[in-house]
Amino acid sequence: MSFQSSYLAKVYEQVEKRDGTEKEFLQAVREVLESLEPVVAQDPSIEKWGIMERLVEPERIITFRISWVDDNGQVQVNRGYRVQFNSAIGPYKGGLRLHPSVNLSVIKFLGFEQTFKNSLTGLPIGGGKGGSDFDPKGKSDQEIMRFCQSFMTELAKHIGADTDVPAGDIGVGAREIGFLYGQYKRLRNEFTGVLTGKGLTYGGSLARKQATGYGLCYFTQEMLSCMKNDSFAGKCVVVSGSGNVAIYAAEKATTLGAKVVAMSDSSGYVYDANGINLDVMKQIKEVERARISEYVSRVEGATFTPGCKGIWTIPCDIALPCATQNELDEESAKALVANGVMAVAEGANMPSTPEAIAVLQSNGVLFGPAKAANAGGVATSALEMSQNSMRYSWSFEEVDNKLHGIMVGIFHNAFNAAEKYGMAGNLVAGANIAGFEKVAQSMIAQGVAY
Ligand code: NDP
Ligand code: 2IT
Repeated sequence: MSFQSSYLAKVYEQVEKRDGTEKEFLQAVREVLESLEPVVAQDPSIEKWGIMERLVEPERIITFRISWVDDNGQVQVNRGYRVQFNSAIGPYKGGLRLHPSVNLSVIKFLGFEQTFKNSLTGLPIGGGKGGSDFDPKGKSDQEIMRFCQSFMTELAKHIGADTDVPAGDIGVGAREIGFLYGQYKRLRNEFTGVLTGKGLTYGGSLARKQATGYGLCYFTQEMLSCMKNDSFAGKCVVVSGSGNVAIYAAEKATTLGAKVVAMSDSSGYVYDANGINLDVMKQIKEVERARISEYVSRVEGATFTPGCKGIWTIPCDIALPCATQNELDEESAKALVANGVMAVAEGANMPSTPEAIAVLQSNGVLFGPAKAANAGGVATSALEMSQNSMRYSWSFEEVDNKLHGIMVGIFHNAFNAAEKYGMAGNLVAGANIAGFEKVAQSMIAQGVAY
């Protein structure tokens, strides 16, 4: 699709020229620019103030070497990134990803998305993302620690509780945040909320671990209720992934009365017609850090199928992709539609390809886009920052209630924005527009500094 607005066409062309090799980044930018057509058509100040040109260019990109010593005494070198994308509405905020597929395109697409997602939460956080091509799989705790210490030795120069506050993402959970936090504290001699997702004994927030998955279900529940007068009760659900987001999405969906019949990791998926036993899944994934195929040796009747994509051929009412970008393609979307799926909500960042989204939307499937549906994690991170600033902590119920209110609010903001601009029911457009408005207004108010 080409752009109707010559301004948007020019901005996109410039991104293609500068960053043409960054596939994931281009994909994320294109979707947002397409959604903003009616906004740009109505509001000349966006072009006048160069808002789009500025939004697609990160304020700062930091790339650095991470050297560390493995258990054999061998020196290893990885590449580290922190992309400080946009600070119009608050300190840069966003996770760190450790995965061999990490490159600048991946971190830039995540940082770009994060800017709009964080705005949607209604809380004062800007957009950023970071990570490394380090592969945590098969590494000992000591190796993970040495890597994290080396990573933080450079990262510490660029972050701070009021500057940039990283958190977890793929490959970064409580263990890694602990090692990173310890090194930051040692370097700076200060105890502040510079990272979120911290352990509960040293400044972490109750419900942060559960927040992205729970939030995804709160969003989906509101979408089902308002757009189809329906709920999770009695529904068959497929969740891809078996990491932090997937496990707590499955847990909340189950609590809300659904049956989760399948989950996956990068090696394949398990199917359990009786509903996934989450105690077993947590033991395998959170405690043992083992492969998901283990599940079938512990739960009778469950099956394992190698390969990730097949999970979308399992008949379900609700699909929650919670693994990684572009995991749900056009063919998978068609399979879901053929099996009668009624809703898809994204726990991962950009898990559905543009072609898949088109198939789902044109077939009347409710579609909750990542930057709205998975914003519960970062929203709760912002609540962790508030608690750290107050040197106080809220109960699980207090945090969970706030999270619920935030997710319901995000759904309605996205829903209303879509309606206002003549795209009723299109939550992709609605989320992009609603996230954009606050950032754009703040950039205009602050002048052309960045
Ligand atoms: P985890 O590392 O806890 O889990 C990641 C899961 O996805 C694992 O099951 C992993 O399988 C699978 N996975 C990762 N990469 C691939 C791949 N290339 N192909 C197939 N499967 C893959 O990460 P999270 O649960 O935290 O993150 C999952 C998604 O949710 C990501 O897109 C992340 O950006 C997003 N997200 C996370 C938030 C958070 O708070 N943690 C907040 C908002 C979004 P394996 O173990 O085999 O690698
Ligand atoms: O993609 C995301 O929103 C996250 N990985 C969470 C970021 C955060 O700062 O909690």
